[in-house]
Parts: sequence; structure tokens; C-alpha cells
Amino acid sequence: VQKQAMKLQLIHVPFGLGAGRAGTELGPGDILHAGLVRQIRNLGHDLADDVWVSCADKPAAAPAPGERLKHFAEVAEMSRNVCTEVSAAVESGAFPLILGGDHSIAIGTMAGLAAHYPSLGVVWIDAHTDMNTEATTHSGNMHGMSLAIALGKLRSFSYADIPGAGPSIKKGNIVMVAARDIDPGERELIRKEGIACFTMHDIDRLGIHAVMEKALEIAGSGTDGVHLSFDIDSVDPVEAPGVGTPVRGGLSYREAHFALELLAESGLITSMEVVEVNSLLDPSGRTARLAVELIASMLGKRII
Ligand code: 4U7
Ligand code: MN
Ligand code: MN
Ligand code: MN
Repeated sequence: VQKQAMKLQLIHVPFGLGAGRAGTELGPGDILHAGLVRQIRNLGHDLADDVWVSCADKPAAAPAPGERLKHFAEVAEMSRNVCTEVSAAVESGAFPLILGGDHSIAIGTMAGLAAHYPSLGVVWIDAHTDMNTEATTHSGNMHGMSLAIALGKLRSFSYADIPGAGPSIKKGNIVMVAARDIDPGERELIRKEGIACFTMHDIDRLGIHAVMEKALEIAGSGTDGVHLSFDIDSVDPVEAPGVGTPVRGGLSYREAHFALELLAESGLITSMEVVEVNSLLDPSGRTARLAVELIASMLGKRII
């Protein structure tokens, strides 16, 4: 199935203060440098003019020792700006393709999407589950909290604090894929809420094909749009070494591609973001090149 030509809106979010290590703020530039625009044109898609979200690159103040939400002010400001741009892209009729940046940018992405898709489905492909709250986080890094925020599980920050945001995401519309490093507090929250989580164990047992079919069933039924949030650390560090929180035992090169090919074939995905590319940790540049290849698979590239 060849995917139809689409109008795409690239939204660059050079933000890294939600992560514990510097470098993801360079992600948009590194992904462009790896040839994204050429790939998108080759697939026959139209590109609207790029949008760059201006982001704090230096914290206004160093995090206080023991601070629960590191760089909270900067994350909140970035989230408001991303929400505005993502919302405008949907309004213009374009498919938003958001490039991070660390995974805290997903707070703003989903806030903006939910304004247009009140029953947004979310496919979250990640080594982690990003379900920490201010009560459970050990690191204080907000890229580990984006999904919990989307569900309305933080006391100190929610979509209600973001002008123009839609409602919280419904827990039954979320599905996580490729998880293999879950903190105890996250595990408890996932179990308590009954959120669908396909771990690497499930992928080993069922195969990536069956897992993606189940994932699409969960995120794609009873929803009015489906967002793909793709954390590049879902892929095995052998293929994607340029990430701040690598975890062994991840998706193989073909599993990652096949997963995205299946999502493309489904025709259900209405927006995508790619996060956590950190080329400072990967002088070879292969992580950014992999990101470009995977985006192409999601946008309809086929082997034959
Ligand atoms: B990413 C972590 F403790 N759970 O909260 C945390 F293991 O967006 C990692 O998925 C979070 O890359 C990883 O700091 C966030 C840690
Ligand atoms: Mn993540
Ligand atoms: Mn991750
Ligand atoms: Mn931890």
C-alpha cells in the first residue's frame, strides 16, 4: 500500500532541558542535516514552511538541590509554545511532524493535538514509559513525566495550565510499545490505571507484527486521531547509540522499520514526533540517519 501524498508541517523543537544530559536540543538540526527534507520530497509529499519553536537553551536558574521538577519554568514555557504551533498546523490541514528535542516536548504536542482530537489515541514507542510524577521521580527530569502529565497525573502541571490545550488524554486510548526500563512508581501507576503496555518481553513472545496490530486496535478504535510519539531510544543502542538513556535489548533495525511501516499502512496516524536524538553522544551520526530512515518508513516508504 503506497501512502497518499500529504501536506507536512515540520515543527522543530530544539529543547533539551527536560533531559539529564545536554545534546537533544541539537536534534532538529542533526535530523535535517541527515537528509530529512530530501527523503520527504522523494516520497512525493508537500512541505509547508518549517516552524522553529524558540526554546530556552540555558536555564534561568540552576535547579535547586532536591528540586522535583527540573527546569520546570522552561519546560512549561516550551510546552505552551509547542501547543500553539501544533494546534496551528492541524488547523491548516497539515500533518504535524514534530522534531525534538527531549521527550518533554510531547507535553506540548499532545496538548495541542487534544484541542482538535478530543479522543486522541497515542502510540508511545519508547524504552521507557515516561510515567513518573513529582511524587515518584528519582531524577527530576521532566522527559520522564510527559505521559503522566498527558493523563493529568501531576499535581503541579497539567494541560489546564496550557492556554489552548485540549483535555487530558484518556487512559484507554494510550498504548506503549518496546518498554524495558520502568521505575517502580511508574509500574504502580500503569497497573493501577490499567494502561496498555507492550514490553520487549511481549514483542519477543508475540512478534512485532501482532503487537502493532493490538496497539492499533487500542489507539485506533473509538478515537478521532492517533499520534505516534517515537522515542529513538526504543531502538537497540547498537543501532541508536546517540541517546541519553540507552537501554539494552531494544527493537532491532527491522522491528523498528516494520512497526512504522505497519502504522503507515494502517492510515490511522494523524501526527508524529521523533525525540531524544542526541548526536553529542554519537559522533558517527548514525542515530540521526536512522531517525530519518524511520520517518520515511512512517511516511510511506516501501522496499518495493
Ligand atoms: B525518556 C527515568 F529513572 N525513568 O524518570 C527517569 F530511568 O524520554 C528515565 O523516555 C526517563 O528518554 C527517560 O529519569 C525519559 C530513569
Ligand atoms: Mn521517552
Ligand atoms: Mn526513552
Ligand atoms: Mn529511575
